[in-house]
Order: sequence, then structure tokens, then C-alpha cells
Amino acid sequence: MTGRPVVLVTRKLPDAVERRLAEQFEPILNPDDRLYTTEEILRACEDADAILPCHTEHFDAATIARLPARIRAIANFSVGVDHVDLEAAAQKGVIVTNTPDVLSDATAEIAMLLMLGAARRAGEGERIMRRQEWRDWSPAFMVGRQLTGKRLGILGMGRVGRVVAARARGFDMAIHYHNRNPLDDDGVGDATYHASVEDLLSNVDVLSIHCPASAQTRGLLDAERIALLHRDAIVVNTSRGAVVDDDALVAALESGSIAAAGLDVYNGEPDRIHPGYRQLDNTFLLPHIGSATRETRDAMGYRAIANLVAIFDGEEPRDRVA
Ligand code: 8YV
Repeated sequence: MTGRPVVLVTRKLPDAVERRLAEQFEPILNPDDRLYTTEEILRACEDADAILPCHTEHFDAATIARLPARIRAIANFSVGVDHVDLEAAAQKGVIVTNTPDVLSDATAEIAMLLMLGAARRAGEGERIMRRQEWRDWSPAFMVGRQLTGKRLGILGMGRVGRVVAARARGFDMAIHYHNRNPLDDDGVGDATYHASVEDLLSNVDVLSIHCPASAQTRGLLDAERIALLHRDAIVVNTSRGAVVDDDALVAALESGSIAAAGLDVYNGEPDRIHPGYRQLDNTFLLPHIGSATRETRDAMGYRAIANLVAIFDGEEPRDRVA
């Protein structure tokens, strides 16, 4: 290749990240942060050697098949890669990377915020304050559920799950988890392993979802499994909306068969999420901001750049997923 590799950056990245990228690559930037259509991405790709996208851009098999032959890599600015058909990329010889580790702390913070917000009815309280509807105080006013000492079920004890477990231990929560296999390293500590999702759900007060969206986990939290949670249970999701069957979760929240949900991710993000979530008082809702801290967004960008540098130096990138 003559000259520096051209990298198509689909969204506006932090300034420091864009500066660092320009030190070694020829970036095609998106200063207005406009959400490109697939056709626009494919057109822009004609002049690029790699793409640095976010989870907002979808690379299904058909799109990957149409990528110009000169595209060597999709270096994602995300840990989740469910927006990329990894098999199709591998078949076409396009390397795919993600940005693990660097967003675990930020995402775990949001998981704790969702737990607290849902348990202590923070959304309701906020709405009352903003609408000037606070008229009285009484012992029965805005009584929620206490998090301290409760059993936290972590569905997917990966990088984020472990940090959530560590933070939750600060609330004296007993940690339970389900993975395909039990883990035997320090990060898991005294957590109780459950061999099945069903067993986990039957034994927790708060469920926090941390498994990636995949063919295996799509709709995993369905009506049957939700029925295993008790009436005071809280569901928290900072992973992907696809893991949840929205109709089933909304029905459980509506009927009071579970207490509340704290959600940061949804099916149909951003503007086609299940309307039931907005209509319910026992939901605490955030707009997919798990990794949205300055530190983390910079670190995600640097990690994506490091992956690109390795690829164009002919080395194995640290975070290769396909
Ligand atoms: C990111 C995320 O901000 O990294 C992920 O998988 O879900 C988010 O926290 C987003 O995906 C950026 O592309």
C-alpha cells in the first residue's frame, strides 16, 4: 500500500481520538455526526482501507458482501459486535475487532445506577420534582426496595459482570451468576454459580444482564423465565435489548409479577422501543449511555486505533473477534 491507510470513521469521535487517528491514518471523518445509511457507507468505503464504526452502523451479510475488496478491517468503537455478521466478515477476509475492558467500569456504574434507580423509584421521584407535583411527605410516600444485602444475579459473568459484582459487594449484595461454565478465578470470589439461567432466576432479587446478544441469547429473558423471578425482583439491562422479550417484560411489570426494571438498552433503539416501558412508572430508563464517560470514550477510541495499527503493521490485533 502506498501512503497511509484510509479509515472511514462513521460517527463523530472524541477530538483527542480523531487527532491520534490522523497521526497514522488518513481518516474520513463525520464532523456533523450524521447517521449514515448503508448505501452512504458503502459509497464512502470505495476510498477506504478500513472502517471504524459504532454499533449504530449495521454490517449484515449482504452489506459485507458488497464491501470493496480494499477494505481490510472493521475496527469497532464498541465491545458489542452484534451489529456485524462475523461469519460473513471472516468469509470475506475482513478482520473485525472490538474494544473490551476499557468500558467495563463505566458500564458497571450505569448498572448500579439502574439498580438503585429502579429499586428506589428514582424515575418517579424525578418526575414528581420536575412537574412540581410534590405535595406531602408521609411514611408511605415513595417507599421502594432496599438494595443492601439483597441477592444479585449476574447473567454473564464476563468483564462487565465482574466489575458489577465488585461494586455490588459494596452494597453487601450476595453475588450469584450464570455462565456456560463456572469460573475459578479471583474476579468471581465467593459468587454462587448456577448451572442454568432458570436456577439463577429462581434465586435472586436483582437480575443484571451482561451477556452479549447472539443467536443463543436472543429473547433469553422470555415470559417463562421471567415467571421464575419473585414479585419484588428487579431486572437491569446494560447489555443489549435483544436479550429481552419486551412484550414479556412489559407484561410482568404491568401485572406486578416483578417489581421494577432499570434499562439502558432496548430492542428498536433509539426511536422504536417498546412503548410500554415509557408508560410504566416502575421502569427507570436511560438512553444507552453505559460507556458514555469522557475517559471511557477516549479509551475506546485509542483501543480501536491500536487494533488498526496492528492490522496495518501486519500483526495480530489485540481484540480480534473475526
Ligand atoms: C457503546 C456499547 O457506546 O460498546 C458497546 O457495545 O454498547 C456502548 O456502550 C456503543 O456500542 C458505541 O458503538
